[in-house]
Amino acid sequence: EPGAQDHTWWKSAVVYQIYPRSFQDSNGDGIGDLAGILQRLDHLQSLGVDVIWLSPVYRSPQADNGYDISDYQDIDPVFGTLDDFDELLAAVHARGLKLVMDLVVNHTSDEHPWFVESRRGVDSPKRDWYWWRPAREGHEPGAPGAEPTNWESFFSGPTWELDEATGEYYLHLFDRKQPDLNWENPEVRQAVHAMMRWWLDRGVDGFRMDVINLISKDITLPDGAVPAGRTLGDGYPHYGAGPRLHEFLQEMHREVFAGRPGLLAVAETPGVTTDEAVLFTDPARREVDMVFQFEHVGLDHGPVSKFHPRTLRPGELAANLTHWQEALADTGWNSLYLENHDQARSVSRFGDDSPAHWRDSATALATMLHLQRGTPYVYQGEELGMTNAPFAAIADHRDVETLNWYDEAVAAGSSPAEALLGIASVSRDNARTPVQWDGSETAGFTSGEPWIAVNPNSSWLNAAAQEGDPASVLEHYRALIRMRHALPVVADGSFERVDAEDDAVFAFERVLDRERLLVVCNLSSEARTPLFAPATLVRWEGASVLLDNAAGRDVSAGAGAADPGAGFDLGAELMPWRAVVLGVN
Ligand code: ISL
Ligand code: CA
Repeated sequence: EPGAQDHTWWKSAVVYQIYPRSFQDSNGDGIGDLAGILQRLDHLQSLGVDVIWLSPVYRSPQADNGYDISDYQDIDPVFGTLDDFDELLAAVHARGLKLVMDLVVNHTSDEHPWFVESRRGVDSPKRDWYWWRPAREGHEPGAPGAEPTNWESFFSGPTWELDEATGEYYLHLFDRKQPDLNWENPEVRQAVHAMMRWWLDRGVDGFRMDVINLISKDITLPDGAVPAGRTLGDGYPHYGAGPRLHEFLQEMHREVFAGRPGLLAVAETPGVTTDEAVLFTDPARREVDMVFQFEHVGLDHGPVSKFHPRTLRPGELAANLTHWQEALADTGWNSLYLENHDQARSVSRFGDDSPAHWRDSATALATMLHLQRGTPYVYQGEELGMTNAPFAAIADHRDVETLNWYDEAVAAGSSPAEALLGIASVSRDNARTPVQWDGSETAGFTSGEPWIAVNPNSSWLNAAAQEGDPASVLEHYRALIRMRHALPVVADGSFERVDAEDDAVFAFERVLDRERLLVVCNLSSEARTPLFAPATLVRWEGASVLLDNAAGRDVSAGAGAADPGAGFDLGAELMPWRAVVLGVN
């Protein structure tokens, strides 16, 4: 059983992700910026979070909203200046918070001077900083199927772009404006390490490493198998968790993190398995502190693609999260998240955003997530229960992944209406609408025209309306964050699923020495009556209610009053999306 002696600061910390473009605009150009973040630090401090993860603010052509970087050591003018950054960092630190930067080094922008130089010709000293390859044997450059491999890009189409001048192709796993760096070249690795040290010297507190498990490719670049229903191949087996990945991460740890205590290193790792996650996060291996896994946010992807989603069966989400809790119980550490800038809003996706269930499903999801073993991440607006965007036209959309997929679907014969249907519930733009601060026309986000439409439900769903309301989503998040800070069992306790003989009920215990918690959540829009084993009922008899998302409300279907401090009947019916936390110490 894990003990308090294993405690590391980030185990009792909560991270808040800022997607700066959509957080707060300070100058009326409709785009969020650094000065806007500075204006909203009170919100973060009163929410109680410990760390801010800032999505990219570096200089960038913004083909992928900053995940295409043309200068790692400057701020994009749309977000401000390095002086604005220093001012923000100082203000964050003055409030006792930490700031973690996004590290996007699987690829650069095609406008980065490294790539501009590399593209100059086959003799460029930086030619080998990227993946340049001739056309496939026996094919004319540019002919259909002449790409060096058959891999499909994450953002539709082939992963190779022809450079007419030299007749060679370059690799881009993402957009064609995001060429992949060649990590085999030690000069590339040294340049990345130096850049990271430069930011740490400036005072930042760590990095969230974008798609870092894709940096080591099989240098023979084999074709991938073509999945059913697709025309291009899946290259993932040849670039996901590649042969030198762990070597590269250990080298980065030595060159950048060693000797600088108190930092956070979190790896974004699409496709990662639990076995690999243990390797990444085993402290003895000195790689990273925690990873973002993707299984639970892939559960609703259909067999053809994420744009053909399927409905989850009751209990699927809980079963997958339990699997991750169990696999990393002894060694390693989980990042706990339901949302980020790439995912649909969790209340719309895993909860129920209809008027009857919106609030309770938002608070139930938060409860089951935040009280697991791991470090919780709150994505901006999640703490308000923000929902998916109601976009009805392709012109409302901004995201490169969404737009590319739409064009491809329509070119392949889908009607625009059909293609829009695929986009509606899964587009990354769902999470990118402006944060809803108040009920005004632009939700307090900007005095100008927002770069992407504000969700019209901001008239009632906003921070100002929830502030101080004990039944609000916002106050529920505050309570959960306080619990992690106050109770060592939340940070350091073990996790054990408790059988309720009902797939829709997610119940688990956390235990640390004599301190223990029982979390019971009905993750469905129907009333449910869990059936706990007699031993469980005895074990929790007389435990006090530490948190209840229906506190103070009449939930008389039988669940009984659950005033904090009073008991709770574990045999009673749970109303839809009820979430209760019992404690013993
Ligand atoms: O969003 C996705 C699926 O719809 C993922 O495939 C996503 O592209 C993947 O998780 C990697 O994400 C990260 O790298 C991308 C960037 O577009 C994302 O915003 C970023 O989080 C390329 O840098
Ligand atoms: Ca602005």
